[in-house]
Amino acid sequence: MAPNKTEEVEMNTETILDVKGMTCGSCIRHIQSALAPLGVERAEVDLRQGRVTVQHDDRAAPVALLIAAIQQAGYPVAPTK
Ligand SMILES: [Cu+2]
Repeated sequence: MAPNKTEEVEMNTETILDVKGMTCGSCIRHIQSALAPLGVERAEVDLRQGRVTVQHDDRAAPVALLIAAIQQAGYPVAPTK
């Protein structure tokens, strides 16, 4: 029995990524501006833990695209979940 899942826009998918090499405020801006073209509404960067928490639409901006965009900005990425 599948749960009754409505076909709404899934803008609130949350993905946590391990991102290496982020050290300062301009790194945060690099990450956020790399993700903005994918329609990402919110990307929280935790410099201490090396983590980026992204709110995104999983169909328009799947995790693989988020990772590619961050890597293109120059930061190695590993998904955490
Ligand atoms: Cu920096």
